[in-house]
Amino acid sequence: MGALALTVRGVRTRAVDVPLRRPLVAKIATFESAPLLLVDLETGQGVSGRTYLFLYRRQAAALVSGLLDEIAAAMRGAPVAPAASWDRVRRALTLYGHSGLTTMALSAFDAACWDALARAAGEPLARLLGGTLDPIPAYNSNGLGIVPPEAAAAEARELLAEGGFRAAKVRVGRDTLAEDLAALRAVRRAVGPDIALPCDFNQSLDVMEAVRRGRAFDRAFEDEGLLWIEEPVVYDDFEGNAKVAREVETPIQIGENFHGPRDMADAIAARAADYMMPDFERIGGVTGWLRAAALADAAGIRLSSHLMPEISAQLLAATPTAHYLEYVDWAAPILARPLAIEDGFALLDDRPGSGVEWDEDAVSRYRFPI
Ligand code: SMN
Ligand code: MG
Repeated sequence: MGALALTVRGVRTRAVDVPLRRPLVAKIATFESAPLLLVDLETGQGVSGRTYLFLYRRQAAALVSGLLDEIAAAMRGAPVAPAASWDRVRRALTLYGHSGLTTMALSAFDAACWDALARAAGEPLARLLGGTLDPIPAYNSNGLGIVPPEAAAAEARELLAEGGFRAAKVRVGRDTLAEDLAALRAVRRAVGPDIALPCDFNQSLDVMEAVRRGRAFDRAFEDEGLLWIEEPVVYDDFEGNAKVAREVETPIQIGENFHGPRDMADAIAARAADYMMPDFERIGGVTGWLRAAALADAAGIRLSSHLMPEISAQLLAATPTAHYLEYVDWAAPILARPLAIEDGFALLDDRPGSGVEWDEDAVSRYRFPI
């Protein structure tokens, strides 16, 4: 049988708002639900491609959906060839600029194209990209917000028990260093020395304070260490991040706010962080991720993912310097086959596509009008 040559027919979007099992209080915002945009790419050959975006805010649904309509109009009839058409899609939105919501629309279109290709090939995306289906090390990120130390300690134990995780992310950025230290110490005491603990400031500090807190974390956790310190300062201050990375021993992690691979190239050139963690919906979809992964490989930088673990697991499977998958279960209620976690590892299976299949009853339950 010859391979199906797919062409773009149209893009359908729907929005759902899924309540979080554990609302997340982060320094950047409080999240009680996950507004998601569900994207279905239709091809002229009857194969569909699916992906979803985490919208952060419900209001983004109409904006990103409108941008996807523009992409669909520009690409109608074109081959489903995401690597070749990535720049053409970006150019279709160039009047709105190359970052922010436009990269989310570009990423969704790209990822839906790759999903369609994987389905047409009868392969999981990981394998289509040249990766294996080996288990992916994951950390549980389903909580551990800015809460009192005792609550953080109890929640850390729950998060680890949930899927046999050996790592969980702790949000930091309380009013004082002493409060952050108290929370981290309580968590460390509760989970013991062998659990990996990344922590995330969500851009809440200035450079001076980030160096001060980072060094204090170095001293306080000299023996077991923290896995990394994430986004200590505003995301696009690469020089500031570089200063923190130079002065603090604990590895600095940034990347969830890279809008396209060029941001990542600039961050590497600035030595802005020790580790990087692009988000597939901001880095430019599967194509953007692969380009970022090549940069990370050349620079010897460990690469982790941000949110949307179903698709991210497929991508990490083909990433030479893959480090950790960020696991959240936010989309699980609307997916027909949520990502499986066992002993702290995400399990890939050999079903075709990128791991996104709707549970239509659940979609109807959580749907809201765009
Ligand atoms: C985060 C921020 C905002 C929404 C979800 C998650 C956080 C993370 O920065 O890295 O998990
Ligand atoms: Mg983060």
